[in-house]
Amino acid sequence: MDFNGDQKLDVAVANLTGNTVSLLIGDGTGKYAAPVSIGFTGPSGLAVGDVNGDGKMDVLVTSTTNAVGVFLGSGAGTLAAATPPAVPVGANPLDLVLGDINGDTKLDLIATNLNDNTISIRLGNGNGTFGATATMATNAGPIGIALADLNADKFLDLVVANQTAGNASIYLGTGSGNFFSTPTTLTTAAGTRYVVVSDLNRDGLLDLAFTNFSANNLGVYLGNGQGSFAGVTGSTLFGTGANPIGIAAGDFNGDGNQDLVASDFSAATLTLLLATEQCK
Ligand SMILES: [Ca+2]
Ligand SMILES: [Ca+2]
Ligand SMILES: [Ca+2]
Ligand SMILES: [Ca+2]
Repeated sequence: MDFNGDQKLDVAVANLTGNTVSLLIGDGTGKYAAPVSIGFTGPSGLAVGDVNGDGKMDVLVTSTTNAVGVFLGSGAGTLAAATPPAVPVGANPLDLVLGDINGDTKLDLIATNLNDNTISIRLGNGNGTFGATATMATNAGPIGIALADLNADKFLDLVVANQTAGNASIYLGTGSGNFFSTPTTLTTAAGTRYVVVSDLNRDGLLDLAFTNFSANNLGVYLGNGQGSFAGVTGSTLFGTGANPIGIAAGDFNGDGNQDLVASDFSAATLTLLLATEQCK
C-alpha cells in the first residue's frame, strides 16, 4: 500500500505487545524509513483501505478492547490517531477485512470475534464512520478472515478460519438482506488460524490456503468457481515450522505461479512453499 502517494510500497504494522500501530514508508528498493508509531491498546488484525472517500489510504486495526480503531491517512505518510476513538465489535476481535458488501461503493468492515464465536458486520457510511452492527454466528474460535468473490457472481464472499473448531466457514455474498448466506463448513486441521485467497493452480478460479497452528502445516484447497473447495489430492497438507500463523501468497520466484509463505510462531521461521505442477 502506498501511504504518501510516491507510488512506492509502504507497510503498516500492528504491534500487539508494544501497543502501537506503525507506518513504515518505503523507498521503493526494499528499504524503509524508521517507523512512525501511534499508541493503541492491544492491536491485532489490520486492514487498509480508503474508508472516508478522500482518496488517501486509511488503516483499521482490531483492539483487545473489543473495538476497531480507525486511523485516517493524511496522504503524506502519516496517520491521524484513531478518531472517532473506536468502532465497537464483539469480544476479542483478532482480524478484520474491508470491502463493499452492499454495493454502495463504501467500504464496510467485518471483524472476527474470537471469544464470541461470531463475526461483526458494520456497513461503512463513507466518511470514516460505520453503521449499526449485524452479527453472524461462526464455528468455534474464529480468527482469520478473507473477502473475495469466490463464485464470480460479483458479490463478495467471506471465508473465516475457526481455530478451535479446526475448520473454515464459507459465506456466499447475497448483496442484500443480511449480506451472506448460511455458511458451509470446510474441514481443515487442528488450530486453523489464517487464510489467504489466491488462484494457486492458475485455472482462473480462486483457491484457499490456511495455516493450521496446532497441526504444523498448511492446507491447500482448490476452488471450483462455485464456492466449493477440495483439498489438493494426495498432498492436502504441507508441513511448516512449529505453529504457523500468518500466511500470504505471491510469486516469489518469478515463474508466474502463486507461491505461499507462512510465518511460524514457535519456530520463529518462515516456510516458503513454491507452487509446482503438482498443485495442478
Ligand atoms: Ca482516506
Ligand atoms: Ca458498502
Ligand atoms: Ca460471490
Ligand atoms: Ca484455482
